[in-house]
Amino acid sequence: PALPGLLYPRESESREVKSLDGFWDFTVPPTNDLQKGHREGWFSSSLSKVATVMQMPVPSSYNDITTSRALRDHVGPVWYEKSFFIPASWKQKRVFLRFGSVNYFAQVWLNSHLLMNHEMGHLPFEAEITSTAIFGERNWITVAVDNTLIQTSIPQGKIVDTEADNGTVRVQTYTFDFFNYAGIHRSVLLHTKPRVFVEDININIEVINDKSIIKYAIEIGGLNENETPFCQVNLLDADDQYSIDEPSTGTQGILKVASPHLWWPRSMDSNPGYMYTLEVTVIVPNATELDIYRLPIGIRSLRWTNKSLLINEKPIYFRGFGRHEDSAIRGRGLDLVTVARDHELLKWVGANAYRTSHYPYSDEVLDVADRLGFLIVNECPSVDTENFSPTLLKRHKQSLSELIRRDKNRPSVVMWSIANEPRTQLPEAGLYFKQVAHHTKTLDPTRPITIALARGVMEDKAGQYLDVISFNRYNAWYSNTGRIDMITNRVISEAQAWHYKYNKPVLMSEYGADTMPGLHELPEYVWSEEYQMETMSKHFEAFDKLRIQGFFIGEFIWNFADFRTAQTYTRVGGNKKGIFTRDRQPKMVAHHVRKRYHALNAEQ
Ligand code: GCB
Repeated sequence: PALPGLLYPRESESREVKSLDGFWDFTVPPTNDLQKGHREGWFSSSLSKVATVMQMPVPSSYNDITTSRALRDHVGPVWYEKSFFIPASWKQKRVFLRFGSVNYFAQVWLNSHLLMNHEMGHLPFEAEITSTAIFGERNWITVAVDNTLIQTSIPQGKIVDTEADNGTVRVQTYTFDFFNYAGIHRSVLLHTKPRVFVEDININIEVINDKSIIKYAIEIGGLNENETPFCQVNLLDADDQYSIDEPSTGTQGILKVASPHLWWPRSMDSNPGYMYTLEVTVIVPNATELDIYRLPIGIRSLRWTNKSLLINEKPIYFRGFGRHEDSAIRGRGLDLVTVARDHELLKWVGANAYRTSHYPYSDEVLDVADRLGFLIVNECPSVDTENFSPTLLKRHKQSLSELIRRDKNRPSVVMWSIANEPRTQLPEAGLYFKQVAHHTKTLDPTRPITIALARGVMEDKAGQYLDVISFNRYNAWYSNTGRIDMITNRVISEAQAWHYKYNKPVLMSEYGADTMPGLHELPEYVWSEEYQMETMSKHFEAFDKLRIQGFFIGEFIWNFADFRTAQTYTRVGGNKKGIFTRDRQPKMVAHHVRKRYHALNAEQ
């Protein structure tokens, strides 16, 4: 069964939103007594009375803000607290508290009462606080955030005890390379809804010739028994003009739009990413209030075959990147400046797509993707999946339930990636991914599913359950380092082998080379800018030969920008496979990629 709705909080005539972003009180329990806060009940009084607090910005990762190595590498709970007022004027309303994301495990208390727990980073959660809130007075929220990853968390990790100079130290290990940033990563919002409210909206869009049919289903929350709501659904275009003659009524219905302005990806239309607004109004007879919720939607069709993926009946070719939500000092914290800059660079370089490697990105990022017409391969947080267990499977499915609930109505999302580089050669992997795939399909039959596969074609046991085969491969980097001359043929034969094995469309979801900006060497040598250039060129040759074979649907460079990793001698200040630096300036290869991506755009 699908989860209850979790619509993004949007202001309207009937809804108010108040941000709790800003500085929060913050403290870390002593390393030798990590449970101190829980044992002593730090949520029952002001944090500053029981511990030494500092001011921590929200949203942000806490790791890179201070100069403390201990905080950067901390494993276990940290505590946040914020006091705020709930206006007396909100007494007639229902009030909700929403976290955009907290990594990894969050416990939230309101006025010392446990309000909710949430496990899993990168996904929103909320709770109604109407009965616990104190209206017209000061309230306070306490949050304990634990970044510990274990074998049954998504993603997985291990805690190991190590001998240090001053005794035993607990260390977090994980097999993926991106730094396990932690904290309150996205905005914390208080928002109101009337007693009877729009709880969820599901849309399903068909485009037939010059007409579009929008099927909608509205879920309504807060109804008393025997109450029949009146529901009205309207459609506005990008200029806020009504686009249908008469609104539809009923909680389920159909809107017919003649000659719609279709949602097209970048380069396939002069006005890509065209967004309409679905305006939903709910009225209950006798209720003093009505609720209005406006959902941005795009009108497009999506369909796939064993060779291609079609939007509005036109086959698409992905050219883009794997990315990260990562920036200096902020870590994985939502930073609108970085979000804006990234999309400017994506436009500049001519990309039409990216994968939200290796976890769901913020609502704010996806809003931009919708509006600018980027194609999104939307990934759940499962990376390097191994040690398959029933508990892991349950959480993995949960991550997809929460992801699909959040993003199901977005036109930019054209594929679900249900894992990155799982150990699909293992015998248990087949049944495990069969179940994850089935779960995803049940929740959303309208989008294809994929996995960024990294094991060999012959040993893979998961591809049969997917609609699109994506593969990550580091020719001339992790294998045959220095052998630029081995790239092209190997990429071609691997893509063909995947297609022959599974008879499905194939794309390359990762390839690249770490590059130290400013390091030049001729002939090209690993880590130099020339080496990255040659690596890309040889891949481009392969892609051009593959494209004419009809089943190859896209190329994704690893990575858009340099990003932070755990410490290892293979990384210099982090992973440097970006075509942009971590502060978002181009490396030499960016100009080269730009030529190709713009030439591909011109073909359409
Ligand atoms: C991979 C992973 C990605 C890494 C990349 C690398 O296969 O999917 O998360 O960052 O390789 O550069 O090692």
